[in-house]
Amino acid sequence: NIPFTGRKRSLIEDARRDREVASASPGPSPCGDNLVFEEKSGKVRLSVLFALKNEKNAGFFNAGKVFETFEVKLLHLESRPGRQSKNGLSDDLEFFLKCEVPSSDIDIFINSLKRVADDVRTVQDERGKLPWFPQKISDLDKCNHLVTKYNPDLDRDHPGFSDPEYRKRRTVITELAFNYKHGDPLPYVDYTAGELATWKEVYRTLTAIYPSHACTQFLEGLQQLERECGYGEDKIPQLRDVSAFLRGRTGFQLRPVAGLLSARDFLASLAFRVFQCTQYIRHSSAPMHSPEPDCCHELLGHIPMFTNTEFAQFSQEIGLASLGASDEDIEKLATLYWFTVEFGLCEQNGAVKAYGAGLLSSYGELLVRANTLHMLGTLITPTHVQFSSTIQKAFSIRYDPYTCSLEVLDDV
Ligand code: HBI
Ligand code: NLE
Ligand code: FE
Repeated sequence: NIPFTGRKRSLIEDARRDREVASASPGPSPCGDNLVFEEKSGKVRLSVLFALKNEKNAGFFNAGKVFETFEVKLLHLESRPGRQSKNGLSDDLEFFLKCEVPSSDIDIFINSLKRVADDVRTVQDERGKLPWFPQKISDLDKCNHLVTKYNPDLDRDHPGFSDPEYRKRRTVITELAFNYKHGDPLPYVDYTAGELATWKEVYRTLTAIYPSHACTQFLEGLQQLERECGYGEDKIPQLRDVSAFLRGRTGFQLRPVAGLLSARDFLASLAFRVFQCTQYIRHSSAPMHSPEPDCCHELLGHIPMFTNTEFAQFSQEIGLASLGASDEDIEKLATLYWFTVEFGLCEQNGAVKAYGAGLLSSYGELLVRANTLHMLGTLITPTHVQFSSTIQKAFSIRYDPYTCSLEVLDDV
């Protein structure tokens, strides 16, 4: 019977020998387009999970020798009670660590580790290959890819297309959004008499049909905003005031945006409980419908729902699910968002009511859709949706509300 320590020591000798043999023969060449990080540094980032059974945790230091032998750089290390110890059968530990391994040594390093440790599992860090995504709230400054559709400079069907005055004014307001950086005070817009008249007409017409067409959560939200945030037909609420109000309700805050964003950028901000709001107003010739989001759509359609805790949670979850997702999954989430947050209808006390902002900010849409319900399949309430579990990712995300940043964990 060879004592444990002796056996392990000889295994470490094996590892050392393995390495010498490996470096004498040409190592496995890293395949071409594999890892950006690997190509640059000749190293691979690896997450490793292993257990040490049937022995004192001194075995950990034997595993450490393997790391030493292969000149592995440790980036992160933590331990937790092993499976046995959860049942009170032992005080074993499991170890989770992240490290950098020379790419040519990777297979042999893992094999050596398997000789001194149990249940070794490894995952290569492929984050270099993922689409970039914001990790902290200020990273949203980099998420401003506009969709060049439905705006009055490019879309002939936009009611403002042939009104140069309108287009100029819209540009002045979108400049405020382009120049905005996280942490700046939200831009204040001094609305003109004409703009205020449009707002008044929209506000009057819509609030007249809300009681019969909007869901109760929306109505409650709007009442709060009228009581406590200066909502009314005589002035267009400023994003600054609305943002401060929402933060105190559901932790959502606003940031100005210059128009329709790419779905990826738009959804990403929701992960941080940030809602992107346009500040210009629709053309005066078409107060009942705008082809693009405008301040009526944001302030009347969206904001009242964001005072609701459940709705805020649902919105953030869509946002978190979108981070680092594939293009196909972004498409799915955008569709989900579209048929719920934008055009969702629900049933309340036997009647069909709207909670979608695209309906609630457009007199025509709200009357037609809520009355006829010909968009079958739009009767989805957020609580019925189970989506994030079907999205496959190589990592998990935890949101830290104190720092408004993400912790990204590899799934081993
Ligand atoms: N951008 N500013 C803005 N507002 C939206 O409502 C919006 C967007 N970009 C994409 C988008 N909505 C849709 O694709 C959603 O379904 C995600
Ligand atoms: N059609 C909506 C409205 O008139 O308010 C805007 C939709 C924005 C997606
Ligand atoms: Fe919208």
